[in-house]
Amino acid sequence: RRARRSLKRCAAAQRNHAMYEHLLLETKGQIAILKINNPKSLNALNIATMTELNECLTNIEANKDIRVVILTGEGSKAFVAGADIAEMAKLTAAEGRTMSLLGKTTFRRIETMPQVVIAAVNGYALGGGCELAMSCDIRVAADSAVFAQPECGLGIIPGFGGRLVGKGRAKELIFTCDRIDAQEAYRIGLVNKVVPQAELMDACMTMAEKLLSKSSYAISMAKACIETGMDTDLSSGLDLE
Ligand code: DAK
Repeated sequence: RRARRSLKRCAAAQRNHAMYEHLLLETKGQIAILKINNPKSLNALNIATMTELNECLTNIEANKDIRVVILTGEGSKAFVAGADIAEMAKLTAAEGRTMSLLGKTTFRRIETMPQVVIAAVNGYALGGGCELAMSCDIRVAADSAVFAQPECGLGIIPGFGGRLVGKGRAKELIFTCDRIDAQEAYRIGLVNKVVPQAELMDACMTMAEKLLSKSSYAISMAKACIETGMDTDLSSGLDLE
């Protein structure tokens, strides 16, 4: 039994699977495929998951062998159905502050790390899940994906820094809590591309391979200029370029 266990461990190592409780990480050459792995709660983000996600992204950020990250959710139903409502309801004010800081740090890391992060939105992307997708550089959605910011229906506000579709559309989505499908998300610029669910990972791999054929240094500099340039005045943005 020990030999079989050891063989299993070797096989896992050979497939480059790193071990986390709430994440699955697999590397294929210079591409990392990172899955949020809480399928029983539709990949809801609890504090433990966000802690692992931040740790894992910190490691990837420092790893020059990884150039593209594909972020997705385990299972066929959800990308991330939001922050973990059950956990959030029990947080003290201090824990709430810790959770906010963790979310802010993690989501900002995705926006600022040199690697390109592609969100493969494979189902529900709700609340913090929609914001997680927004923090990625590029979003490819399965045709079955559903997006919403349901927070105002829960008596809270979105708080992970999502900003992508412009003030008017963002206010409509946040105030009404309406769910939109992948096609509508595409129409309003919330996702870059919609593909049949069965083709989602292949489409993301094709996109990742295309990025690998370009200069990683140039892409990381362009990403930094875009991210910083959006949040600064024109003159400073042009200086940076
Ligand atoms: N949290 C915890 N558990 C969740 C969850 C969530 N967000 N979403 C789903 N689950 C759990 C369900 O409770 C259920 O658990 P069991 O009953 O089996 O134990 C399991 O996942 C399967 O869900 P359902 O049985 O409900 O599945 P259905 O197909 O019927 O429905 C659904 C799927 C996605 C429509 C439904 O589960 C749903 O409406 N879920 C809640 C979605 C939601 O409201 N998400 C937004 C969460 S609020 C902030 C920072 C961050 C945030 C806010 C402020 N600051 C710094 C200010 C973030 C807020 C959010 O993300």
